[in-house]
Amino acid sequence: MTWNASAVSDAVQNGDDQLVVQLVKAALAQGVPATGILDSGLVPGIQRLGALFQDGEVFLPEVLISCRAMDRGVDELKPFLAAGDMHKKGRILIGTVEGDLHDIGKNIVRLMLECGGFEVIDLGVDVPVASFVNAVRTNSPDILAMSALLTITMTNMPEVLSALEKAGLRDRVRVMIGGAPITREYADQIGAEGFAPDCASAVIEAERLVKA
Ligand code: B1M
Repeated sequence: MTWNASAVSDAVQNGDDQLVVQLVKAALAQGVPATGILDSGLVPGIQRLGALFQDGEVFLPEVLISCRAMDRGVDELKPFLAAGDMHKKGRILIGTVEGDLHDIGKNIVRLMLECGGFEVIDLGVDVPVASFVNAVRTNSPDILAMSALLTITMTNMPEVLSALEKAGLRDRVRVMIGGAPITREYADQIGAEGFAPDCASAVIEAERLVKA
């Protein structure tokens, strides 16, 4: 089986995890560098799927199946990748705000960010303001990503921003927010640099923020 980056991308896009593993193993056996398989095969596949999801041409289950295929491929590459190769885009701290236990969307966003090449530290759900601030201080992320699903908990987002300001950490991190009740207007209103309406846009928005 000759190395063919598009075949790997297609297999990821189609969520065919067995084919992904087979193609990745064959490419490694042919001496294709692990970073090449990642950058020209796996990543474009999940990016294409993300674009289809944004256009409404595929739905969340397809995204999850493709993420699993991508993960299986990455698992094969891990022994051949240097620590820096995997998460070279940046570090993201993610959590659902205090009082809010919804994590299905947040977990999908985390998965997509990881598939997109980011290192993600997940603080879980019901994360108090002080915990976000401490985690920013300790982990020095490029982006702090907050999710909220309730109108009564989204108001904790500006609280986190003020606490970061008070702690002298606000200019060290870019803040991205999302979740069903969140809009770009709300992000602008509270002074968050980033907003994404869904998991695929979250990857594009995070890429924009780390480059900005
Ligand atoms: Co809750 N709940 N819930 N709930 N729940 C909603 C959100 C609600 C809209 C239902 C309704 O009334 N129609 C409503 C909120 C109303 C409001 O505030 N306006 C609601 C309520 C009221 C409640 C309780 C208060 C109910 C009660 O106890 N009386 C309670 C609150 C508990 C708490 O959090 N303190 C509650 C509890 C629960 C369950 C525990 C039962 C469960 C959560 C399980 C879990 O998450 N582990 C649950 C669920 C499942 C829902 C619904 C049905 C589904 C949410 C979901 O997972 N959607 C929801 C109704 C609905 O949405 N139809 C509802 C699928 C998920 C993939 O989408 O989370 O939007 P979503 O994520 C998307 C985007 O928003 C975006 O990307 C994701 C993928 O594309 N995104 C980001 C999310 N985070 C992002 C972050 C980003 C960027 C993008 O950057 C940082």
